Amino acid sequence: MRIGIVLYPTFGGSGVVATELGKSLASRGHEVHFITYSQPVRLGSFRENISYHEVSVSDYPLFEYPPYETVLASKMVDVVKREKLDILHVHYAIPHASAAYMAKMILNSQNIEIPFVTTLHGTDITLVGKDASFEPVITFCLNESDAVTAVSESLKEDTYSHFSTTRHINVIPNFIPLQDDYKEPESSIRLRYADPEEKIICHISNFRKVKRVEDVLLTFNRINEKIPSKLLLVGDGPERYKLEELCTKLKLCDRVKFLGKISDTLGMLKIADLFLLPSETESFGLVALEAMAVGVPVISSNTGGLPEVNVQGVSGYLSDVGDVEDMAINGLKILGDPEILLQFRKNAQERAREFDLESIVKQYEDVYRKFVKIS
Ligand code: GMT
Repeated sequence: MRIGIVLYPTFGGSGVVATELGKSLASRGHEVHFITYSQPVRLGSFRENISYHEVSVSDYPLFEYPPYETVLASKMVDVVKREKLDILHVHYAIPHASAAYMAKMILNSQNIEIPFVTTLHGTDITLVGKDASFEPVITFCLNESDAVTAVSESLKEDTYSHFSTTRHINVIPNFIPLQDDYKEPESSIRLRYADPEEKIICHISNFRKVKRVEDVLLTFNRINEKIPSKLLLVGDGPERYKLEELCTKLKLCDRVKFLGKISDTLGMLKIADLFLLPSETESFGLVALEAMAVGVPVISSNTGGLPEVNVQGVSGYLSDVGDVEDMAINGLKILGDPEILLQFRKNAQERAREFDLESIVKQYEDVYRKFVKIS
């Protein structure tokens, strides 16, 4: 099949999922065309069967808001015609689904049929999408997409409760390539961040309000009082300065390292003993799955799709949003005993294997095959 994938190219979960999906489809023999405004972070070097089409919006003084959606729709029309695409798959509803609808209608007027699949990732429904300024467009696009998928049952339910749509939503969870069995990381790498007797706790996010990064620090502070640890913070975003201030207030500056944006998150996770994800809402929590895949247990909130990924008492623990006391108690339960930690590491990896890339990519192929006749 010739598949056009429209995505955000950044570090965000939806972009990561879309890029990894495209790479996997390409390795399975499909021709994949990424359409977005800059090269996707996870795309890496040149690969067979993959092309990247850049959407660039010209700067004109009249435009207070550059019309990205219009240029994107035109680009989709162009790529569908030039590359003879069979299907478009747009990740994140805003504005990708409405641009895809526009492209479809334009092509339709030229007697070219192009189905489009919309994958909902979370904030496009739970935070931004349900805002009155987007809602009518999102509802319309959900109804007009040839297929809609969501990354968790929880997101599917949220979609039905926030939007007046009855259309079928196919749940296809996020995925991760199978990883080698957990083995102790090279001590030289660990030693760059922590002394041998210290534990390494990690959090990765875009540091937006929804991630509750202050809870990461408050939980870490409680754990660190009992078990000396280091906290590695990967990512960047609007809450970072507040967090730096809190670090100073709690006198934790020498225990917390802000590492900024890193594209090889798995490499970083491999040296961690525990992962914290106390989000206000999380449609899936891809980063928790990434941690589990390399044998890192997860302490998370019990919100949104997280209980569909992290299993209580098995791959980690889940607490109510904001309950940093409970999160710390759970973290200490895991870190306090090497045998328990090892068991949780194994369990976490075992659980992550249920989200194996190979089997989940086939579910997307099945969706495409409903609209594309060729193999
Ligand atoms: O985590 C974010 O805020 C980024 C956001 C995105 O759309 O890039 O992530 C969402 O999509 C991910 C991939 O499907 C999910 O794993 C995240 O849970 C979801 N984030 C939220 O729901 C807050």
